Amino acid sequence: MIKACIFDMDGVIVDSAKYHFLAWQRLAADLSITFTEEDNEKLKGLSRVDSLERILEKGDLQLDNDTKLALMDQKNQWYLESIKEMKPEEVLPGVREFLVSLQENGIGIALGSSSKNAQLILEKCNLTTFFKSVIDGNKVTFSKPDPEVFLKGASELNVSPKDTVVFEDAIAGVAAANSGGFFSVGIGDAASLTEARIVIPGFENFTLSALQSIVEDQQNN
Ligand code: B16
Ligand code: MG
Repeated sequence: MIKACIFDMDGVIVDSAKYHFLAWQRLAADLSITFTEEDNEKLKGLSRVDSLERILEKGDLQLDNDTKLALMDQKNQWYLESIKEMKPEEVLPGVREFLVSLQENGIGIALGSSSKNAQLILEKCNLTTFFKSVIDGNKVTFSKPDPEVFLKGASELNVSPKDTVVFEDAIAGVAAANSGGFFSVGIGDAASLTEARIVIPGFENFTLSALQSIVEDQQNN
């Protein structure tokens, strides 16, 4: 029986990847490193510091810690300029309707995001009231694929991972959900999210009763 659902944010609830892309690309250009949309794809779900490390690796650039901190701060300033303009219309199709049906059926709802800007995005998109628990990059010590972010969400909702579904669009996020003992639902492409228990393209036309029957079927097999 499903008692709670935990949602990743970027790529599941909203598409903030395009704003991360613009900010990282601007930073990479300043460092004379080429940064493409394909490179950006590989940063999905990674923390800010891990993302910067990947970009520096690509440019074969070694920098001291203070410089790295200043670069992350600069990137975040540019990113914030974009997300402070976000509107509720940017919530991905079907997400709001799905959250409403969870709420109506008494199912716990939490956010499990690597982003340190998750609260601001929820506010800008008028989603804050849905989430009983928000675990973001400010509240965890270990990044995905470590399950800490989802375990903390389950604990705040007072539910067990085995009764909780995690929705994730990143390979590292699916691995985090699986290692924490959650039922993982991949959002996006089944060919890349091979470890997810099931994969759906998104929440458009996806219902709670469809989710319940899929989970029951899988648990009986
Ligand atoms: P910030 P998620 C992740 O969000 C993004 O997918 C990832 O690209 C980003 O680097 C990370 O948040 C940190 O974001 O710089 O805002 O703290 O998918 O875990 O919701
Ligand atoms: Mg994501």
